[in-house]
Amino acid sequence: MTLNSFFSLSSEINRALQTGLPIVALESTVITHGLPQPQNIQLARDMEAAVKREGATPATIALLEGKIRIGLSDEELARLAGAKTALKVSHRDFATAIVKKASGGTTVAGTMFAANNAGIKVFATGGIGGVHKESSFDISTDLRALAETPMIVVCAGAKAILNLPATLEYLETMGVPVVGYQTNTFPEFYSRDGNLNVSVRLDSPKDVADFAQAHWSLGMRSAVLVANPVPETDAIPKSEMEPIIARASKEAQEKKIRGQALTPFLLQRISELTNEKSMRANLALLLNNAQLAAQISKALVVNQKRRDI
Ligand code: PSU
Ligand code: MN
Repeated sequence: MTLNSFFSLSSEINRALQTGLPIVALESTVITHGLPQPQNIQLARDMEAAVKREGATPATIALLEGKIRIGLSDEELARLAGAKTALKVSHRDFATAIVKKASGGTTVAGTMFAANNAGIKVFATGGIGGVHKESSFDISTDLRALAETPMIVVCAGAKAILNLPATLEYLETMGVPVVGYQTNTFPEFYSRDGNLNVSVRLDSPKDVADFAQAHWSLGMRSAVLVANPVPETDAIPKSEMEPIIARASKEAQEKKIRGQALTPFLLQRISELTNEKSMRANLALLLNNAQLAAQISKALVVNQKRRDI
């Protein structure tokens, strides 16, 4: 698919695309559903600033009044963060938002769909969705999008609220490389001390760019998932998180919270149970991922130029 009238790109993003500047896509479900106010708008601004500081252009993606917007102004970002009834937009929800002229935050899957159509290759999020613990049939569309979309997705692993071994098995089945960034083990969102394996360890932005180009040059169409551990200063040991996650998960089951509402419920409940320590880890890893994604987007552009010579 090419960009049609449902899409609208900011002039800054248009210019960056035309001149081949490094661009980093940023998701917006974390703004509309993943974080409370006012931390959400602060985080959205800080992520954009982190990308700019590295010399890349941020492209926050969202639905605004039924348009798929790529690159938001600060006023639009604030409007989205303050919206009372924003949709959570994954693949199946785009048409809903369009016909209802609604606004919403795009999930990892939704952001990948929009960014890929615009020709953006690098994307930063917090943690991808995956197979839920509460029901093994609740599998995030994020996993399907990762299987089908040739982009580099920088995350801090999958959210620890998930069944992580099952999530990694699914990614293996779908042929999605899981890169440990400066780590041999898969980071577990809030924690660095997990013991699941990644498929390859890479240690620099250039190595990630080279890896992705080799992957796609072979004709592979999947994403390259880059798992970047939460910064040490904000990491929470797994042993501390496990009982809290178990309690939040039990409450979700008792309250019969399912579908799109499950992930936001768990993130918020865990934040309450940790006196916001988990939210601070979440904010730190999001910024860390924006920074690394910007570095990788620059390395990709450098490689591209070298090939064009
Ligand atoms: N990362 C975060 N916070 C979030 C998310 C990611 O730090 O809220 C969002 C992403 O948009 C991801 C979504 O796609 O959670 C997963 O939702 P679900 O499990 O319903 O697919
Ligand atoms: Mn789900």
